[in-house]
Amino acid sequence: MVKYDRVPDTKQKWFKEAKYGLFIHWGLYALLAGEYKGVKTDHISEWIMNSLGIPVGEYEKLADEFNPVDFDADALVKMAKEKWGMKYIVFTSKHHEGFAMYKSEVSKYNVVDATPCHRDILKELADACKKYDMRLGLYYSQAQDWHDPNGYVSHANGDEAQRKDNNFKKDFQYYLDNKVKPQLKEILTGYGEISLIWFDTPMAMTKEQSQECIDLIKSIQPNCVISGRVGNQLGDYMTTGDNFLPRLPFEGDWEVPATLNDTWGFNKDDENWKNPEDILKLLIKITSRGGNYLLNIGPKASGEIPEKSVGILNEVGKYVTENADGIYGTVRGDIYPYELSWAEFTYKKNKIFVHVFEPRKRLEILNCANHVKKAYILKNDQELDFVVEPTCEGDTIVTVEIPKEWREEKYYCVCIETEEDGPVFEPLRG
Ligand code: JFZ
Repeated sequence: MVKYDRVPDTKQKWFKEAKYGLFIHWGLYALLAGEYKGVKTDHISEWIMNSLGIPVGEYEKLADEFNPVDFDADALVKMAKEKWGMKYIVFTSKHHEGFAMYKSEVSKYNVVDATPCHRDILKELADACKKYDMRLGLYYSQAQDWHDPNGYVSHANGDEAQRKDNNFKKDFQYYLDNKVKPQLKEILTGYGEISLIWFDTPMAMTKEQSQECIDLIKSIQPNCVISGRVGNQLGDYMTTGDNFLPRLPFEGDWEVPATLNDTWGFNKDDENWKNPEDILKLLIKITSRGGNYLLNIGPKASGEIPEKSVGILNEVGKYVTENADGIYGTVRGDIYPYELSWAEFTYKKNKIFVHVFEPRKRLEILNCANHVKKAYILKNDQELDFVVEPTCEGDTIVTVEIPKEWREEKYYCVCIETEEDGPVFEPLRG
C-alpha cells in the first residue's frame, strides 16, 4: 500500500525529496579527454589509464599539466541550483585513478601538492555549496585505486585468472587502513557538512570492510547518507546500474546515476548526446517511481563545462524550475494500469501531477476514479474544466479540458487535486 503522506522526517528526508542531482566526474583523465599517444579509448574516458594500460609513472605526470583556469565553482553551483533545479551535487574527490581532488596529507598525489595550480578544488566547491545552500556529496573510490600498489584493479590486462590473482596478492586491508580511511576522515572533517558519500565498485571487499567504512563515516558525520555501492548491501539506498531505470516503482530510497552522452569523464570525441526531451522524460519516470536522478557532467581539463551539457541541462532545468511542485517531494505512486506515450504521473498527498509530453485537446485518464476538486496548469495556476464520469463500459474516466491556447503546447504539467490521499486507479477487467 502506497502512503501519500509527506515522507517522515528522517535523516534521509532531504534525499527522498531531492529527486534531481548533479554528478561531477573530474580528475586527471580530463587532460587526456579520451586519447593517449594517438590511441583513442572506446571505453568510458575516466577509465583510460586502465583501458589503455598506461603505467602509473607515466600517468602521474599528467598532474604537472593540471591548471583549470576556467573552473569557477561559484558559477557552476549557482547554475546547478538556480537554472538546472538540482538539489544536490556529488563530486569525485578521488576516482579509480587514485588522484585526490583536494588537499590531502595522506597522499601527495593530490590537486594542491602535485599540480602547478595548487588549488583545493573541493574547498572551492564546498564554499560555493554553502553559499547557495546546495547539498554536497562526495564520490570516493574505496576499492579500486590504480595508483596505490594495494588498491584493487578491475579489467586489468590479462585473463580473468590473472586479474583475480593480481588482486588476491595485494594487501587490501593495508590500503584501506592507510589510504581510504584516513582520506575519508579528511574529506569528512575539512569541508563542512558532507551530505552523502558515493562509494563505487566494491569488488572483493568483505562485509567487515564495507562496515568499517560506514562506521568511520557515521562516527564523524552521523547524518551522512551512504550510497549502495559501499558493497555487501550495506548502503543507505539502492544505486541502480548506470543509466538503468527500474520498470516498476521500487520501495525504499534509490537513485539512477546517468550520463548525458556515453562517458562520465570528459571525452572530446563523444558527441552521442541525449536530447533534453528524453532526459526530462527519464527524470519524470524516475520521480514517478520514487527515485532520484543523478545526472553527470564531465568538465574539461580547463574547468570549462562542455557547452552541449550546459545546453541540455538549461532546457531540462526550465521545465524543472517551472514545475517544481510536481517534482520535488513527490512520492512513489500506485501503478497506473496503462502505458501512455503522452504523459507520466507524479504524486503528492491529494495531488496527481500529469506531465504532458504531447499536444492534447484534453487529458483523458481512463480508470481513474478519484473525486477531483480542482485541475490547473501548474506553472501559471490557470484553472481547467474537468468531468469525472462513467464510460459506456462502466469504468470511470477523468477528463480535463485543455484550453485553445495550450493545445499546441507540449511539456507542461497539469495538477489534479483530489479528495483522496492518492490516485484511485481501477484495475482492468474483462
Ligand atoms: C562506475 C565507475 O567505474 C565509473 O567510472 C563511473 O564512476 C560510474 C558512475 O560508476 O562504473 C560502474 C559501476 C557499477 C555499474 C556500472 C558502472 N553497475 O552496477 O551497473
